[in-house]
Amino acid sequence: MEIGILGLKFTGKTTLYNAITGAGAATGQGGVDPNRAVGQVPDPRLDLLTAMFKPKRQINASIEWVDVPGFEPSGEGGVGDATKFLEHARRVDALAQVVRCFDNGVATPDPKGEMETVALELALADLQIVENRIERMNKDKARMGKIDNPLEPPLFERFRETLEEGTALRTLTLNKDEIKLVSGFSFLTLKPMILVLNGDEHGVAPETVEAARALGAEVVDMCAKVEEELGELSEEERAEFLADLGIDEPAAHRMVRASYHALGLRSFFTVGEDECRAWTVRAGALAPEAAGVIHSDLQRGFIRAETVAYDALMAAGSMAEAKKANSVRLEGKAYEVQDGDILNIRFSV
Ligand SMILES: Nc1nc2c(ncn2[C@@H]2O[C@H](COP(=O)(O)OP(=O)(O)O)[C@@H](O)[C@H]2O)c(=O)[nH]1
Ligand SMILES: [Mg+2]
Repeated sequence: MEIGILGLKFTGKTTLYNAITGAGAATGQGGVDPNRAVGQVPDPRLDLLTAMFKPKRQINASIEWVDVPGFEPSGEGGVGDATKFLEHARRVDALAQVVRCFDNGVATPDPKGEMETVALELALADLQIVENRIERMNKDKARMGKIDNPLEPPLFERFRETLEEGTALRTLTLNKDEIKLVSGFSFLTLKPMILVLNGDEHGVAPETVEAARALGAEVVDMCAKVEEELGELSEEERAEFLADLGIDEPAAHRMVRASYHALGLRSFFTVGEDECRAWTVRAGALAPEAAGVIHSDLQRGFIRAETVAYDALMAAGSMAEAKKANSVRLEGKAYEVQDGDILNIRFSV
């Protein structure tokens, strides 16, 4: 699973990328190539499971991040490079747009304008694909007297109208056939997106947060620069720093989880003396699919999943107590795994 970080130039994308992945990429640069790295998904629940089971190691879930080169708005006065740079975001599964809310001493921040501009650029990049496709269909029709899929022309006309208004395709309701039809086009505005409001040390103005929420997106506000510095501290120093700020965890952690969630991803855990580990499944996955994430043998030979909810285990205080309280259930093949479930797969191959 990949998430693309995108936005205008010098909004703090690479700074955020560093905070999330620890990659240490150069900031304050233009650049034309994306940065890529894997980042852990922080999860306080897993930390507490580790404290309970004291395993040899803890393994967090992870996601891949792509730091897409920033662009200038195209159109009048702009350099028109947006569409080209946005190509780097086509193959990712979700988008995180960084919006500059801090004063960089060069230009006054204009978060609302920036959100509109980027929304428009994304729509324009998709519109180009839609128009190319419509042109192609018209040519095919003229040449062969028919089109392959009669669903396609009306759908693409609908897409064109939507995008011409600068509206994201994800606002449309699509049926199963339509979703299947468009899946190969990698439309940017169909991808789940979260907005990252990047402020200074004093945070982001509440009205800016409200304006972003009004766009219907998941919003995280933070100061990427502080987050990057936090990432460079030892665990103890970080805990002290956060205590001084009066917060439990770095904003970048919240941002990673919001992205993970927006992608439709959920975590389940396995626990034991060797390791406590978070695994990733898509929302709605059934127990055998979750077993398969651990190992294909566990899916093939799946018998039952010994399951306890995270909260129930914590309330009981130990696995033995949770069993006594009948909080540990045996679930079968039709069980839909819940976020935070602790699973022990019984299998036979
Ligand atoms: N004050 C402040 N400066 C930041 C913040 N995030 C990034 N910057 C600075 O803004 C400049 C551009 O950051 P960079 O991450 O390279 O932006 P990018 O072009 O979007 O990748 C750098 O000088 C950063 O130190 C922030 O949250 N607050
Ligand atoms: Mg950058």
